[in-house]
Amino acid sequence: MSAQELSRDQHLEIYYWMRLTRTFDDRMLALWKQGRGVGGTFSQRGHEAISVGAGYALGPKDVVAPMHRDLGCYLLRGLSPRRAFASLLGRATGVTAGRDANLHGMGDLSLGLIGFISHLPQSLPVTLGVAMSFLYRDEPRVAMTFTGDGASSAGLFHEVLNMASLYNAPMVIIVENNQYAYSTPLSQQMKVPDIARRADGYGIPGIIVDGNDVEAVYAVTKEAVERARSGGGPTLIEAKTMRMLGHAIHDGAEYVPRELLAEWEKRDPIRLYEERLLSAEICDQAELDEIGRRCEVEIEDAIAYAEASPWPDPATVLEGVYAP
Ligand SMILES: Cc1ncc(C[n+]2csc(CCOP(=O)(O)OP(=O)(O)O)c2C)c(N)n1
Ligand SMILES: [Mg+2]
Repeated sequence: MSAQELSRDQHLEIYYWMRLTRTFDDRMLALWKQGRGVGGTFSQRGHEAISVGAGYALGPKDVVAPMHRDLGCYLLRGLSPRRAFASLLGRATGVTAGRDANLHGMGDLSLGLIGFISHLPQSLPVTLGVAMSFLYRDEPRVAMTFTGDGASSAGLFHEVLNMASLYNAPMVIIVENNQYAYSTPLSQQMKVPDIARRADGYGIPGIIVDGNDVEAVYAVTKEAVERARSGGGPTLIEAKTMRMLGHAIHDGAEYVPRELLAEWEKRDPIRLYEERLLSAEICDQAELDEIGRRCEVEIEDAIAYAEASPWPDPATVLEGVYAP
């Protein structure tokens, strides 16, 4: 199914998930600056079209391991803003019951979500293992994961690509090329401008997509998911975008040229999609505004819920660990 075949309801749903992600992120940053945050918070700004567009291409029985800039994917898989905020604010009602006030701990296998392990790129071998299990059990399911441009230079990335290719694993790997790994620009960590070319070394498709165009991300991911499901093996998708804020809340990103940010700001993924929805007359501005208001209400409710939730009881500290 190409993006052109999306129904009006699907378009509006995709828009809703992107707006919800942006609203969540903006409010989380504000809370953190007010001293109400607990752990770290990684910026999502600029990544919404990737996390939502790719996540939307999965089927309900597929499994995904999102990374730290894929809040949109967690939300659209069914992790409620209430639980997500409770997690980030370290409350007992969060996904890890207050063990990890961070996107690191937001896995829920009942939603097909594998908790995020680390950025460099530890979710890849785990996702490959999931894909191999689908293969062995002959289940028509797909495992997908996300990783960063920096992570694509780590050895594990290449080992996983090799094995996934060799065994035809039903796997989709999305590289979110946001031009920076912490403070290191792409040009200082690799000589190839296109990470997708790394797929050539493993004999699998390597596809470049505009990571700020949600319909394009959806379309290429959907194709890769269907290829994997029908026995065609893994695909590497490089989604090019820009990290619009610092690596995490502590980082003011003074090392990023302001002109570069200004250029990318003109291509904000949410604004681009709004323009597209309006020009294609899929909906009108009033409907977009209404979705924006819905997101605000939902996020305020989630924050109130999280802040009213109890802190974890210290007596439970030994629960949920392998070796107390
Ligand atoms: C195994 C491991 N090594 C190092 C780190 C520290 N670290 C966290 S994010 C990061 C850079 C990641 O850059 P990239 O892969 O481009 O992802 P981005 O944050 O830009 O989305 C580093 C070095 C880590 N979390 N885990
Ligand atoms: Mg990066």
